[in-house]
Amino acid sequence: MSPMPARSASRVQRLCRQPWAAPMVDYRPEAAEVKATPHHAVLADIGYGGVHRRDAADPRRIVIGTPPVGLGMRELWRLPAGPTEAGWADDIGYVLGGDFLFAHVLAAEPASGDLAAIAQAAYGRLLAFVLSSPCPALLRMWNYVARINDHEHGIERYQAFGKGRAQAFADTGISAGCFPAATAIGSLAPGLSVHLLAGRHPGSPVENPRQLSAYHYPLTYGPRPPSFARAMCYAGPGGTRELAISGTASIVGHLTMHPRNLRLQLREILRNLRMLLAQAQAQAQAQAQAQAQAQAQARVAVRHFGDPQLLLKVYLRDPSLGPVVKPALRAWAGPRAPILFLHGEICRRELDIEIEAHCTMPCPVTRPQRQCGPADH
Ligand code: 3EB
Repeated sequence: MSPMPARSASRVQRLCRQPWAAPMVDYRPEAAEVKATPHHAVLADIGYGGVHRRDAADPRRIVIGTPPVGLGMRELWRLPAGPTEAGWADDIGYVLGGDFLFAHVLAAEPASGDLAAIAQAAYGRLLAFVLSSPCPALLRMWNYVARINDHEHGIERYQAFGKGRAQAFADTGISAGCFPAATAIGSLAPGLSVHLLAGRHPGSPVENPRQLSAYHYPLTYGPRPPSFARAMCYAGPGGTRELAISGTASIVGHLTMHPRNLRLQLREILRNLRMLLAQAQAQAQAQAQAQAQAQAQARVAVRHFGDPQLLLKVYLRDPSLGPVVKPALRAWAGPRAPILFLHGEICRRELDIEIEAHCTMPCPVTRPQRQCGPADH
């Protein structure tokens, strides 16, 4: 048996026993100084505030205009120490390090602008940049849309955004099997903010059997169905398995459940999150089993599986209702899971809450034998 782990080591560090093994994604106090250390490089440092902001001097640092409700935190993406390249390609900020790319764009919306065209152009620039980079596989995207529930030119702005996004994916030759996990949330801040994580190697998308895949939604939700996967599983640095779960709402099949009932929506969301975590665990077990059989070491490979570390980001339409959901979420996620509450509008008007999650699992990933890019279509 192995000795008792040091109390200060995180569960992931204990179980991985790698020289560098920390969750790739973590939340930090808002005021904390974030720097590279001898052991870590910083890929992204994402804050939350009243407006969208880019730091011309440091493309690692962005602020998203969904203000924190209660205690603010920043999201930090770290890699093992090593060279990173950060810069700007026209209006796209980017950081490249190890097997990963962080990239972001903030598109202005002129008063006379058409959001579908603006989203299509911004996505077109961003996707072209990603596909020409050493990390062309989209893993996770975040979209923040001003006044997301307003109607304009006879269409809801979320639908206009989705139309432009779908057009850009089609123009770039990226089809549904290669869509990233995503969040699309409304913001009081002007402009369309998009940021993303892409990888040198593709991840494995995970869908939710309780929900219709968003890219198969019927036309009642917009002229083009939303272009995202429910979750994406990928190999993190240091041998972890990272599961990025998309914004998850009270939707079953394609139907909105419990309109305007915050507590019941939360219950439905937790069922959806539980299902996605179970699906990802089942995929992981199946992969480990197949690998172990290939190596005739069944018990060794499956024992790698340990407890996950979970991060939750909760978007609330009405920030004053934070106290209604906090205790239930804390009880569900456990005392140590970081939970960040933000003020954001959910893309369906009758929904009051949406939750995205990131889960770091201390078990290795077998790389899927698939490619994502225009060459494959
Ligand atoms: C849903 O499941 C809720 O359009 O990128 C969640 C996550 C939602 C991402 C997106 C939309 C998006 O349809 C809304």
